[in-house]
Order: sequence, then C-alpha cells, then structure tokens
Amino acid sequence: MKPQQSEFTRRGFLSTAAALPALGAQPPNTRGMNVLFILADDLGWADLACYGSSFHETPNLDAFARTAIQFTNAYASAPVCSPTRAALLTGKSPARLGMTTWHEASMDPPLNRPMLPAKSDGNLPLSEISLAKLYRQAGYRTAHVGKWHLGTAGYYPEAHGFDLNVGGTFWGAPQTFFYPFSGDQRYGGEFRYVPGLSGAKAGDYLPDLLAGAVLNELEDHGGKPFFLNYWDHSVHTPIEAPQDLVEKFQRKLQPHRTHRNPAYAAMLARYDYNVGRVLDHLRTSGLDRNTIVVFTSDNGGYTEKFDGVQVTNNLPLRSGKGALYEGGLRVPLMIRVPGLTPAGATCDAPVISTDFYPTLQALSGLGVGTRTLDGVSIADLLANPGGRPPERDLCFHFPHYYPTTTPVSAIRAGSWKLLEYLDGGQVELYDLREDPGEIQDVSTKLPDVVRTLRQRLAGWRNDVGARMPAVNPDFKSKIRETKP
Ligand SMILES: [Ca+2]
Repeated sequence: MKPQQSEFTRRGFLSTAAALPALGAQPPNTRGMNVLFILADDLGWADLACYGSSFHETPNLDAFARTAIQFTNAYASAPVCSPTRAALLTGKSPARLGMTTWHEASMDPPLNRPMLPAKSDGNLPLSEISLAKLYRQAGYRTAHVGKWHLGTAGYYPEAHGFDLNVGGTFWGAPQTFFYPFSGDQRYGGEFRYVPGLSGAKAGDYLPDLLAGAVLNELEDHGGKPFFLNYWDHSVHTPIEAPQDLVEKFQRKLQPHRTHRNPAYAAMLARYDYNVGRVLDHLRTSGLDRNTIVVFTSDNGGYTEKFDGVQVTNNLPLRSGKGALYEGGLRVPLMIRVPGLTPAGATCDAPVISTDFYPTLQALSGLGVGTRTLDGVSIADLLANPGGRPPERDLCFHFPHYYPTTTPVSAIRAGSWKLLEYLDGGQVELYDLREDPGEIQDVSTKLPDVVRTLRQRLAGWRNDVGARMPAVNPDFKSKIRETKP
C-alpha cells in the first residue's frame, strides 16, 4: 500500500513538489482534506492587527496568520458584496456573470444620474457549477453558514449544491445583530429572517449563534469530508456589538489613530473571538491536520458613516467599499493547507477571488466544473509563497454608482493600475510600487502606458461580455432645462 500511496501523491502534486523549498520534503496529499472557507463581510485590508491596525484587537486571526500564509496583495473580484461572492463560488469574474452589483441595487438603479447603470443580475444562475456542487459530487458534505446574498429563495445555498443552509438568504445584512434580527428601524423595515437557527432568545448576538452552527457542523459532518462556508455578516452594517466591548474600545480611543470607531472595533473583536472558537475546535479535535482553511473578505472596508461615525479607514490605501481604488478592492487573505503552506510566511503576489475555484479544484482533485474560468490556480504559491506570481492582468468592472465612485473599470498589470471612468472616459494611472496609496496620477506623463492598458482593459471587457452603463437621456434634458 505504501509505495502506491506515495506514487499517487507524487503524480498528483508534481508541480507543487517542484516548487517546494525544502529539499526532500514530501508533498502532502491534499485530496480528501476538509475545507473551511471563512469569509468576512466588508472587512478592510488594514483592519486586522496582523495587517497593521493599532486600535483593533484580533488575537485569534493574528495567531492564525502565524500558522498560515498571509497575502499582502489579495483582491476581491468586486468592491461590493454579491459579485465577489458569486465570483468566489464560480471562478468567473462578476462582469462575465453579469452580476456587478448587489441584488437590491440591481432592482432599483438610480435614474437621476448622468449615466444609467449597466443591468446587473441579482440571482446566481442555477446553471453555474458552484464549488459546493463540485465538492458534493466528490462525496463531501457541503454546508453554508451565514450571509449568502446571491438571489431570491429559488437561488439559496440549497439550490447551489449545499446540503445545509443556516442563515443564507436574499438579504445582505440582518436588521439588527441582536435577536430577533429583524425589526422596523433599518433597511426599509422589512422582515428579515435567519433560516436554520433554532433556540435563539432575547439578548442573543447573531455572530455568536452562527459560530455555534459552524461548531455543530464540525462536530458532526456525517462521517464525510466537509466543504464548509463560514460566511458571517460581521463586520457589515448595522455596526452593533455587545455593550461592554464597545465601552472597552471607547476607553481605548485616541484621536491620532487611523481606526477610531469603538463600535466597529468591538464588532470586529467579537468576530475575532468567534473565529477563534472555530479555529480552537479544529485544533483540539485534531481536524486542523486534515483541513484546508481560507480566511478572506468580500470587499474593502466601508468608509461611509453609520450612526454618524465613519465605519473604518483603509489607510494607507485609498478610498473604500464601492471604489476601484485599492481601499475598495484589497482584502486580507490567509490560507493554511496542512503540510503544504509554510507557517507564518507572507506572499506578495497579486491574487483574486476567482483564484479560489481552480486552486481548490487542484488541491482537492475535483472534477472539471466550470470550463470558462477567470482565475488561476495558486497552488504553487501555497507551497512556495516567494515563487513567481501568475502572469495575468487583474481587471475589474463596476458600472454603477456608490458614494465612493461613479461607473468605472480598472486594470492592474504588474505594478501599474489604471482606472477608466465610464461616464466620460477620464483615466487615472498609478504605479503601485511607488505609490500604493494612489495619490500621484501619472496618466498625463505616460500616454503610451495609458494607451496600452486601456486597450487591454477594453479587450478584457469585450472577452467577458461586460455590460456598460448608458448615457441617461433624462439627465441630459434636465441639464438643458436648467441652463439659461
Ligand atoms: Ca461585503
């Protein structure tokens, strides 16, 4: 048995074996390993202590980073929730999927702006072969816990390959994080429900219960390997946390700090505590030796106000959620694959949400699945984080309005980053190596670079069938009316 096993392992992981830094190290057989995919909501690139925050306290995620590879140039596929989630599950870019904004926004686009936003689909098509479908086909138990935000009831996790759904619905946030999670105060006062939760009572905090549901799954997954989504709503609005934690951070507040929202810090601290409960269970049960763990976020930090206070700040990166500046797109990412990823390493290669699909496909030896993929496998980087980054452009398309942006596309090629606004064609060019904060627009100095990148961006939009915004004729006539 033994020689056969090692032959199988060697064949399956020839490419990663070649990239392994330690000579003679035996590459692990990652096929059959469990997968825990932890996705935070609206968590910014600079929010965790291990990514530089001096105000927030995230000891459990910091400790996880020391056992994993920490990526410094990870991108969400979109600057808002639903499109990134769709991209992550399918390996296709939001522009290719036709899902470029979140469901509610797609149903109610603004009609009073210079451009009419591109049409965006609110439901992830059932024809897509999600990661969960692939894992279920391979004999895994598949479970989704937390935020879904990928369509109406016919498109819930159960319809996309998940055996279990706790909390996944149409909505992007609860009305309130405290029981009963619905109410009449926010988001138009409509009823919001949390399917699959039982026994919740007054005073309960939703993230605590969602972590509890994840722990239940870890304790009993039917004797099968599992693919488990732990997609909490933290740290999306409403910014709410247990009061004692909020008071703790109020006492810690200092005006010179980049981060200075005590409620947000408290919410993040409680989220970190809950992720810690889950990671501790992996360790004490021994599951960590056979479980791939991914931790990331669906878009950059939210820089608007909630209850009169700016939620977070992505400095040194520019802007936040909604924008195609780095603050809207860059996210924390940490990956641990037992026996494969060097503990405590960092990886500076630019990677993106669509890479998870082919990477997990490779690590788990899954079936063919989606044939048109926009991501690439980064399995080699997981074995050798200092290795060569994939050679490709990263392209983004957000043909919508948000408080941080007007309709825009962007391309990152090497250290160049070009933004092209779709409501007039103006461009901005930054050299991220010299200027990670996107402060110095060098587009007028480098017309050749601008021309090349615009062509590549337009070519990409054409390839993926990106939908474009249109000039709003009513807006024009309004201007004419108001001009003397
Ligand atoms: Ca989000």
